[in-house]
Amino acid sequence: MNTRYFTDDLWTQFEEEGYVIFGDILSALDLRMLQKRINAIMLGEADVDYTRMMMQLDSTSGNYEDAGEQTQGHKGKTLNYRKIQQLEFDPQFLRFIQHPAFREACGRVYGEQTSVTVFRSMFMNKPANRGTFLPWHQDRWSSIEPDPQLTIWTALDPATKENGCVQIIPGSHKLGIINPEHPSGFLTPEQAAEHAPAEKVFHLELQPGETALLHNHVLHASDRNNSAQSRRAFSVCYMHGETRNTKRPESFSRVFGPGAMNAEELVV
Ligand SMILES: O=C(O)CCC(=O)C(=O)O
Repeated sequence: MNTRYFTDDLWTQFEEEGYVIFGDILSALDLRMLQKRINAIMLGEADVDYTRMMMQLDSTSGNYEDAGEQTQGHKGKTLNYRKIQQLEFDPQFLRFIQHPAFREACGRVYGEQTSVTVFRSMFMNKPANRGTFLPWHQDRWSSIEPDPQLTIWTALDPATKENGCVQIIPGSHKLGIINPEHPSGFLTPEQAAEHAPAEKVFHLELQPGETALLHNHVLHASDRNNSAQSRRAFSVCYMHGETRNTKRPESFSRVFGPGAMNAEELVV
């Protein structure tokens, strides 16, 4: 296999620990472009099809249950969004999703010749001095088969303990599905206390433009933002091209392989 980006050592860390920090992936210019683009999308100023994008406003309480409704369409001119999905329909984000390093990572996970779709390509935001606590969970959805294995998380701002960086439990992807009862992989408080005690937590602190690969089953969570620095990030879950929703018809955007999306065709 062509391993231009991932040495065997890096890959062994991903397999053993369930995560690996790949480091700088975005040039300063590309980073600036994505930062500006996501702000323009939030402010309703981007020439994108908002009816395709799932958008959710941040909570004001910091509680997960209080975050806004996740529905398609713009929800007001504000930087206080928590989540925006379907960013593969934006040409600038799609170009980034299709970075050759990510192609290589998908090849390692799913096989070099396998086509790849995305379950979600999402902006995750913790606005300055706000943000919503995200409880411990595994990125596993009971209606999606087979389970996706790879999420690639890129910092668009510094991600620090203070502003709510992702926290993980290294190696926890080997525990299997901890709460199969929950449709989207969230742990009960008792399971979180057992599997994610403070002494096992690793804070995934990253510089803007740095990327980390996460195994979908690695336990992760993130806190509120207790700082004046926003914590913008872009997270993409890559799946085997044959992955299906077993409960309802759903088509997933193909990003690698025959018939993959093409950013040039999205430019309006
Ligand atoms: O960005 C975060 O705080 C968490 C993101 C997450 O859960 C994910 O990317 O799967």
